[in-house]
Amino acid sequence: MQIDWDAITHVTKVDPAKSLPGDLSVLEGTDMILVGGSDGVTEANVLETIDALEEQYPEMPVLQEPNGSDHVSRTTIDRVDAIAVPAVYNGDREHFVGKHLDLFTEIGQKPDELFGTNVPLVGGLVKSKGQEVVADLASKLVGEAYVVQNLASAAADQAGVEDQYTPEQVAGAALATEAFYGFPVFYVEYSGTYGGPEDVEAAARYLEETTLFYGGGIDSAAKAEEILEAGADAIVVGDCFHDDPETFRETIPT
Ligand code: 1GP
Repeated sequence: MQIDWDAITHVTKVDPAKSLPGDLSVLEGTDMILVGGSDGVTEANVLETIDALEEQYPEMPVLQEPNGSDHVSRTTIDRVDAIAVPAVYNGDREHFVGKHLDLFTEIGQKPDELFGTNVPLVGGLVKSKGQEVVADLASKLVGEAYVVQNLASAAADQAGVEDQYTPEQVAGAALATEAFYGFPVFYVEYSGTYGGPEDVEAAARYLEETTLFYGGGIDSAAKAEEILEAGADAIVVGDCFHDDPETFRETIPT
């Protein structure tokens, strides 16, 4: 499925290490699911989560957002619409360049394992097929430019984030994304805490082609509205979905 980023206003971040609400009808009206978390994520719990969601919402775009290449397999790639790969501007080098090279290197070197064929890559035909499959797979990876602003979050810890960006730096990272790096998504990430509209306003000034996501601490219609009015294209809601599904419903714009 080609992702229509313009159609996305509300994203639910589903942590595969946490249990799903008993009644998944709360997801009615969300536009996209991102499956990923910081701790305890495995290929198996990612696939279980995708199974449960797909059963009830077969048409919903579902993206895997891995925090390491060990959660990505041929099976997960086949089952999702895209693999969303974070690139953290204010993280360490591993999280802006290193992990991506590892992932693409793995894909480029192991097409037989990743694609479930044991045919050795010898001979022109098989080799060229292997390359086609690698190109197909690579095209399923989409980059997400992140600025991680809650220094106390697991996301900041894992990505080696030591400093919060000022709104001016957030604007600079947004401009770099739009004009230089070309990732389809710019993500202001306050994971676990509400950051307010300031960074969103700063980033929105420079984003036209790029879709602007804000995530962190949204647990009411008022916060959802404040962020969307500040210029975010979409809000991402995570904790509230798992912890308080009825309140989560209120975060979905009507
Ligand atoms: C986390 O941005 C998402 O990656 C959502 O944040 O869990 O605080 O809603 P919350």
